[in-house]
Amino acid sequence: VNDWTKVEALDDSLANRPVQIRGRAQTIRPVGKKMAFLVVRENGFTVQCLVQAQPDSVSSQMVKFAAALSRESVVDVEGIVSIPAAPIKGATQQVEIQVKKLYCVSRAVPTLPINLEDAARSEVEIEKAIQAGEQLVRVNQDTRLNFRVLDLRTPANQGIFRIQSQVGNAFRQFLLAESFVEIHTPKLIAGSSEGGAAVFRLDYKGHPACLAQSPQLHKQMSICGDFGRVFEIGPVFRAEDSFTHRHLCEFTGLDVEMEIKKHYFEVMDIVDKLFVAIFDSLNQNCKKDLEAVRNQYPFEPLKYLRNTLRLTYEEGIQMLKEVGVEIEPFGDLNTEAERKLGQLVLEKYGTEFYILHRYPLAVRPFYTMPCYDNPEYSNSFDVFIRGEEIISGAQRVHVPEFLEQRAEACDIEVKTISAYIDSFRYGAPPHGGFGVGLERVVMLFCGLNNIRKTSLYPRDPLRIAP
Ligand code: ATP
Ligand code: AMO
Repeated sequence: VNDWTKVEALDDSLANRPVQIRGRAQTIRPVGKKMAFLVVRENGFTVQCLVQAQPDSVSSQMVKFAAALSRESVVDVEGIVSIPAAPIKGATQQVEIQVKKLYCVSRAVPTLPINLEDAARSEVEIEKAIQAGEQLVRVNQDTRLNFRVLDLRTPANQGIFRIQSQVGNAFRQFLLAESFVEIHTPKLIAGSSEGGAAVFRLDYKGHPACLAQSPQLHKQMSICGDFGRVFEIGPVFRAEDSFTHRHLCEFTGLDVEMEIKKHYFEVMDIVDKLFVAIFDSLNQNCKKDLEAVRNQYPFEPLKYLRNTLRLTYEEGIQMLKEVGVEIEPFGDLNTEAERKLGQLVLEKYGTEFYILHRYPLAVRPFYTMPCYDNPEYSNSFDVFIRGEEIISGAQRVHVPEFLEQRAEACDIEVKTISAYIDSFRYGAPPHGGFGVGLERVVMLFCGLNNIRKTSLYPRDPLRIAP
């Protein structure tokens, strides 16, 4: 046999035909000395393989070899596809392979640090198993992350990162079709791009430098460089000093910046269409992955409207006030208030995805444009999924003198961003943009409770490995 067949493709149309597959030995079950059942997994699909001693082809030594394989070893199987007499339990494919040859390509250690069957169970299944007196280990988050390579093999995790890939893909496809140019900005920069203390400082050949807290400065400078509309998918570094379920020290930023003609609403129009397109594409193209996530971590599909709801910050705090939650008119919403507002919006408007705009200027970064009609407010917005922030965005100050003044007022070291401020001295079109946290989008779309679940190898204040 020269061709390789995918496990996924094994069905009764291949009955009595020779095939060759490669996959992992998911389970190994010897039956006496003459027979062993192997379940081989490839890309989430599984097939039962029967190794049975036969005088002319399969030796009892080969049966012994099969029985001694360790779980998760990589194996090559050659054999004949057959239709079993009874339905097969414990494999996705409803045909069996009568094994003729079996090779172990890469052997896994006999005792794995995580039992993958346990790691793939939902809370409900775990409770049931415990009540039934089954021996089972609840695999905690830290153990999963310590042995992430194994943990990633569970169906839910396979789903999560395929969904993440689709979000990035849909983001890129949509923006390219809307005439945006993909850019790559430096991650080693001279100073903080967002202000605040959450910045990793380092030595750059004798000069103080930082890991970029965002592509903010350079994406705006690219607008001054006449690219009109730009986007970037890249790493963002934040030296967060506390633990939450939604903050990482490194995450993937999906950033957009664009010229605007008249109004920051033009930026929100892009957010609106872009995210409806992303959600639609997940629902259409990731059905199997969403199902795999839902089987382990049950969640309701995200409720979103064709035209995304927009509320002003004032309308938002008024809604909160009506239920007894008082917010400072020019203060920020804390996590709890954001959640509460998410609930109220869902009850009133039937959506779990909405834009809150016209924030008080005082709670926004220095580069944010104040509202023309009332400078205590700003041309800015945040976007929420299920009551949690996934996006911040705004129109930017493009007048250099005013930008300098705003930076000083916000305690930014102006000399570290002088090239950025100077770039507005050579003629700068009005512009705005936004930044999205990829891990948050996936976490909240799937109703997951921790951002570490949607980061491939998460970095938080206590973790820089694996
Ligand atoms: P961003 O930093 O991008 O604005 P965010 O979700 O961290 O995103 P913030 O406006 O910084 O939003 O914070 C909103 C609320 O989240 C804060 O009022 C605070 O309650 C909480 N919060 C933010 N950062 C942290 C942190 N590092 N640790 C604990 N709580 C935090
Ligand atoms: P902001 O700081 O709000 O805005 O970040 C944008 C988005 O990034 C995500 N995010 C995070 N995700 C994981 N861990 C973190 N520690 C973390 N911090 C932020 C959130 C957030 O909405 N330059 C602006 C964007 C802009 O105006 O264009 C910025 O960085 O989803």
